[in-house]
Amino acid sequence: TECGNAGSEAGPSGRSTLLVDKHKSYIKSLDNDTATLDYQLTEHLRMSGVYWGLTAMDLMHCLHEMDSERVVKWVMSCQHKNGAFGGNRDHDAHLLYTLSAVQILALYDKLDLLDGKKIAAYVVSLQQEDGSFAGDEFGEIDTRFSYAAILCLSLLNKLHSINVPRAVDYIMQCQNFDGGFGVAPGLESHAGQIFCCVASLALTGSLHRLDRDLLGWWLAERQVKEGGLNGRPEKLPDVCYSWWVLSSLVIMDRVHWIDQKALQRFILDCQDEERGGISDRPDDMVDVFHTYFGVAGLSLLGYPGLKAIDPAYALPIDVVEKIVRSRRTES
Ligand code: GRG
Ligand code: ZN
Repeated sequence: TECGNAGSEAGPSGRSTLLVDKHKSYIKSLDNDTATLDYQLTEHLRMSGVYWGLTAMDLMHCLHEMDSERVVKWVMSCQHKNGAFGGNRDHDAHLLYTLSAVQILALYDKLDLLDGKKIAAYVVSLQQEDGSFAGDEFGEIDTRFSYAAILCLSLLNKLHSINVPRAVDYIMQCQNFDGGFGVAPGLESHAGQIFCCVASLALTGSLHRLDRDLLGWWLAERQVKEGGLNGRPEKLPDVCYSWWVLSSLVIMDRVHWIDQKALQRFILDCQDEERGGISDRPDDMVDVFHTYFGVAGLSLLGYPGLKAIDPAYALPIDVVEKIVRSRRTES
């Protein structure tokens, strides 16, 4: 497919169609405009920012326009001796940035640069007795880290280095009476954590442990009258929930429970028509996080001209398939 203005269903306003060229130049500008406040404020999580930007580019068929050699070199320069990655050069290692680094290398088909055993040992060292995961040596526990551990090892074909049954049991302990999941047992259901738990169950072949109708109903209730989705009852809609909520619905085969056209309109409405990029809500400031989740959400909705994204791996499906295929020929 061509890299250009995908799926232009030319409507009356510029916002009725995905402005691929604008978003491309916005994402490219992030790399050059290093003097901006935005760049400074996100220095500590650059690894995830780069994953968001590059995955959005790949979904728009434009990854080849980025300097892969430079990116891969920079990623590897953020690796610590124990195999884990920091959010930037000389920053502390963390499971979330290790996942982003592995995802970036997956995008570039460069997973062979990694010592899978070493990274697996790092992830194993973060698993607790109860099956949960700490994000780093400081020990904070969060279902986000369960997902990061499980996805990271799935990409490296090392999932069974950890205690998977215990990891799954712990996730199920975080489920609430409303069907949703929180940060830890007993904590309020939040769509971001729900995504982490549902995707973890998918990656470990444990979806049968979910009541899809109960959770699907809670998730479908997240759609507000403007068409967008919120992350909890009574909250404002936000483009990033087009990923957290929608991918969970796709995994559970309940996406038809929301008004997909209305959600698509909401996401397109959050585009900055001049500078490019997508914001959390119409007319807010854009950022790379919401740009990625907007494009990823549109991909899940089958928006024309975009690559399809895998809802559990959070990577283009062709990237995931290539990794899985190369495994079969390996052994
Ligand atoms: C590879 C896709 C991928 C993710 C990696 C980082 C991570 C794993 C998952 C994060 C999941 C999460 C908790 C997302 C929610 C982020 C968010 C918008 C939090 C805001 O919460 P509030 O309560 O805002 O401040 P609301 O929307 O409730 O008002
Ligand atoms: Zn958001």
